[in-house]
Amino acid sequence: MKIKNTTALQLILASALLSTPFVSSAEDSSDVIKVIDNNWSSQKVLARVAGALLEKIGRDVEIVPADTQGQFAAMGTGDLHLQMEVWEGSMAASFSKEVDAGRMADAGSHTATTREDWWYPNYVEEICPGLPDYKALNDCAEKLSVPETAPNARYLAGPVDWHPEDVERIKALGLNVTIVNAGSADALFGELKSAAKRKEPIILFNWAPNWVGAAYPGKFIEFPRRDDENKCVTDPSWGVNPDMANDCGAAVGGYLKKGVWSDFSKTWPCAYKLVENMDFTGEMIDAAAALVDVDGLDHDEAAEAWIESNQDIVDSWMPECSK
Ligand code: TMO
Repeated sequence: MKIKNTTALQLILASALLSTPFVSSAEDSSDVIKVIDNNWSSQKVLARVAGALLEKIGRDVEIVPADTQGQFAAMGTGDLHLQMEVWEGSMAASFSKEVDAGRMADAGSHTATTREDWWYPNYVEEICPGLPDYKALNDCAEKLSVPETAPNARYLAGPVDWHPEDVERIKALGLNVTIVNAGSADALFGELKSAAKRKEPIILFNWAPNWVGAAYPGKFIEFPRRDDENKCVTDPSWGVNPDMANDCGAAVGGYLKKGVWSDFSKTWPCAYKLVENMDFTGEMIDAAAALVDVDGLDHDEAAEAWIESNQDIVDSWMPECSK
């Protein structure tokens, strides 16, 4: 057997490489990884945390804005590559469609579980004591109305792309409710802030994990529970309305996943390991959002600050192939 001679220089080079942390795996393509940027704080911070860590292992990264429904078709065609927050309540249908067709892959669940639904600050129960039962919305419609929606209750939803099922839910459950869309997360929670100051009734879209629950104690409205097989959405005969789908609330204890283009793991195998390893708990996501919405950092600063205060966790995500 021929044994290759190793020169002193080669040894020095080899040890220099070994001791330099996070030199990129040679297997990864040098193509830019496009990470999706949505329109709420935790997602923007997690996208930038992922981007910074991917750069740390030598990848080129672009942060690219996309809306929460159209993003999946763009990941399916490989125009976008990574979504750090796939929320079950608002995105399961569009995400599953791409995964089932083999155009996207599920890169694993975060430890955090999620809920996204209609919500109110606790003092609204003094105005409408039947809450959190959804039937109270009709009993209190007048009290929860504004001139623009009267005699219907006003529901302040997020931007239109977030929760398209609400329109059908209102019909399926026969709710005397009119949707008003906030243009942004800032506008949504700006209204909560001013309503709470004056103890005015407000029903709005909210989600967890988020920074809001700690600042404004409140509850989600309890709609009929969604079934595990999601028949509520796929089978009109399921549920309290035998003729219509969407006669239920959004998932409780829903998943929060990372989603990638189907060829991500082939194109960037080492980067894919890192994506698989990244795992946020609910508290970690609360903190990421609060850095922006409570502490006032911009999203880039917040990502940097988040990485700094979670250095041990971040180090534990670095895959062997990057070392
Ligand atoms: C997708 N969102 C967390 C805003 O509900």
